[in-house]
Amino acid sequence: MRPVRFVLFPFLLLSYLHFLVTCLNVPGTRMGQTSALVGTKLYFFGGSSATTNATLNVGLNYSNEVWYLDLSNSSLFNTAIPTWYKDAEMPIANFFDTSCVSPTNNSAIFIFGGRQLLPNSSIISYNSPVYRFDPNNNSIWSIPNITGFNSTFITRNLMKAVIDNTRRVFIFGGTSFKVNNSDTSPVMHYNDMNILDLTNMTWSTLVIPQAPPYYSYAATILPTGLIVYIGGLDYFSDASQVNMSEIRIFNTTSFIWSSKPVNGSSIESRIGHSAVLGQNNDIIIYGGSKYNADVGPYGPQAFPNLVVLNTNSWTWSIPDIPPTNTPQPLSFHSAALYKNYMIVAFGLVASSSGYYNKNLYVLDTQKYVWIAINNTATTTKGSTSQKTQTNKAQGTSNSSPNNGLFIGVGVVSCIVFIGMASFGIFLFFKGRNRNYKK
Ligand SMILES: *[C@@H]1O[C@H](CO)[C@@H](O)[C@H](O)[C@H]1NC(C)=O
Ligand SMILES: *[C@@H]1O[C@H](CO)[C@@H](O)[C@H](O)[C@H]1NC(C)=O
Ligand SMILES: *[C@@H]1O[C@H](CO)[C@@H](O)[C@H](O)[C@H]1NC(C)=O
Ligand SMILES: *[C@@H]1O[C@H](CO)[C@@H](O)[C@H](O)[C@H]1NC(C)=O
Ligand SMILES: *[C@@H]1O[C@H](CO)[C@@H](O)[C@H](O)[C@H]1NC(C)=O
Ligand SMILES: *[C@@H]1O[C@H](CO)[C@@H](O)[C@H](O)[C@H]1NC(C)=O
Ligand SMILES: *[C@@H]1O[C@H](CO)[C@@H](O)[C@H](O)[C@H]1NC(C)=O
Ligand SMILES: *[C@@H]1O[C@H](CO)[C@@H](O)[C@H](O)[C@H]1NC(C)=O
Ligand SMILES: *[C@@H]1O[C@H](CO)[C@@H](O)[C@H](O)[C@H]1NC(C)=O
Ligand SMILES: *[C@@H]1O[C@H](CO)[C@@H](O)[C@H](O)[C@H]1NC(C)=O
Ligand SMILES: *[C@@H]1O[C@H](CO)[C@@H](O)[C@H](O)[C@H]1NC(C)=O
Ligand SMILES: CC(=O)N[C@H]1CO[C@H](CO)[C@@H](O)[C@@H]1O
Repeated sequence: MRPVRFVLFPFLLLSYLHFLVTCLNVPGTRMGQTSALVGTKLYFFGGSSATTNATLNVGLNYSNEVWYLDLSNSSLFNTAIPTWYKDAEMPIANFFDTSCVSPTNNSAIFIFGGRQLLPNSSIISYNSPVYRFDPNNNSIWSIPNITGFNSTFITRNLMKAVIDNTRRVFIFGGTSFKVNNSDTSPVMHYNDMNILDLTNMTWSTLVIPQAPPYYSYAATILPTGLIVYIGGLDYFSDASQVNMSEIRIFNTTSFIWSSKPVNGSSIESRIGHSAVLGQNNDIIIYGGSKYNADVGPYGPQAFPNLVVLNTNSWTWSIPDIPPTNTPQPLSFHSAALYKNYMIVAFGLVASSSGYYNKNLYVLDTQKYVWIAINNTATTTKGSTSQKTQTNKAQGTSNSSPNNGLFIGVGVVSCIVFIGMASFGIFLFFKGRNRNYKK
């Protein structure tokens, strides 16, 4: 046995080095990313990170990274260390964008708007306001051809897209951003509903005069086809926080916008909060910060951190959650519902300006308890040797099937190496035992 072990040892060492270098690669801090759940995979696109106190303007560290968690093996839910996978990078670095998943078309993810930079640069660049990512087709990034696109949407950010069951995407309002570094035009605030019909890729813009320009809200579509808009900022001559007891509703059949008074618990106004649709059409709101013109999004935490809107009775309630595994107060994070689990990720730590989060938090929305997540590994700085190729931003369709294949190979090689290493260890100890028995 001794010669076998002798041969195995360097291999074991190499396997583990490969594992440490390639496989423990984890995403850094970020905020303003968009996330999308496709099957059991929860994707995170871009975001902005800064190691210093920064204002949310140009010259920041925007990311074009794509990371995902595979929730199928529940590694998240048994206190194991979450495993991160890296996928084909976005053609642009982007944050404050929004996304939705097509129920058909092989679950393509469409990404809308956001503040865009060329990757690894501070060069503002708007090649396309809409990108398509095909997670189930070699992770191909492409720019869809859209009929009737409204060019005022190009630099739109701080809005939320929802998709209905007829494959229409609805995006209300938002703000504009600089077209390039020498653009000194004023920031615009919009009160239009932009609708993209994915069945024929047709865009239409519905201007709603009775609605104020509105952004940094949370939007959720109910099975009845009503879109529920919560919190955020109105803009008349200045930004003003929207009262949480005044819920705005858009009927996707009649295209009528209305306001609904909400009773129950008193909830502080907020921006940068998340919303997921839980059981019984409850909307679960997490996080957000109080807006203040001086500090912008770096405002203090809005209370309470987690609130629930019952959309049958239109009342707010504050669930009684045990004070264990409680997340940091976050804003401009993302939240997604997988089965009964609400997965909260990244974001700004509210009330601590300039501090960004990289941890994950998981709420069991049936029992209303935060479950234990081992975020230890996410504080381990992994070397970024994973060989991901960056797409070149192009004006036309941007198909690069090699990207996805390459990542695929990377992930498979990780798994193969872990497998081989484990097998090696198995043989190693098997050999030891035998020697011991002898
Ligand atoms: C930019 O973001 C990356 C990834 O989050 C991070 O590792 C790096 O430190 C950031 N750089 C700066 C200057 O903030
Ligand atoms: C989605 O699939 C339908 C057919 O099911 C096709 O007509 C349509 O063009 C596709 N849309 C996109 C964006 O690929
Ligand atoms: C951006 O920087 C990362 C990390 O240094 C690198 O892996 C990637 O290839 C760069 N992308 C581009 C388009 O230069
Ligand atoms: C995958 O992408 C390629 C290239 O864009 C396309 O030709 C093919 O139809 C796609 N396959 C599926 C199943 O969508
Ligand atoms: C968009 O249209 C152009 C010109 O008709 C075509 O070359 C390109 O392949 C199309 N892109 C997609 C994603 O269909
Ligand atoms: C920057 O944007 C402004 C406003 O749209 C435009 O007038 C100017 O030509 C642009 N400059 C460059 C260098 O693209
Ligand atoms: C796109 O499809 C929708 C729904 O089928 C339809 O109402 C709309 O008229 C179509 N648009 C065009 C330009 O064909
Ligand atoms: C495009 O959007 C702008 C801003 O909401 C609006 O004023 C304009 O009417 C829209 N154009 C079309 C053709 O819908
Ligand atoms: C939406 O509007 C349509 C048409 O006016 C109406 O029939 C429907 O009841 C409304 N939906 C809800 C949930 O109120
Ligand atoms: C961050 O910068 C802003 C603007 O310069 C300043 O008002 C704020 O106090 C700073 N925060 C911290 C924690 O340094
Ligand atoms: C989390 O993972 C680290 C690294 O493997 C381990 O040292 C630590 O004990 C784990 N913590 C918990 C609470 O399981
Ligand atoms: C991400 C991951 O580990 N996925 C695995 C989950 O379990 C199935 C079946 O055991 C495997 O096929 C996947 O590779």
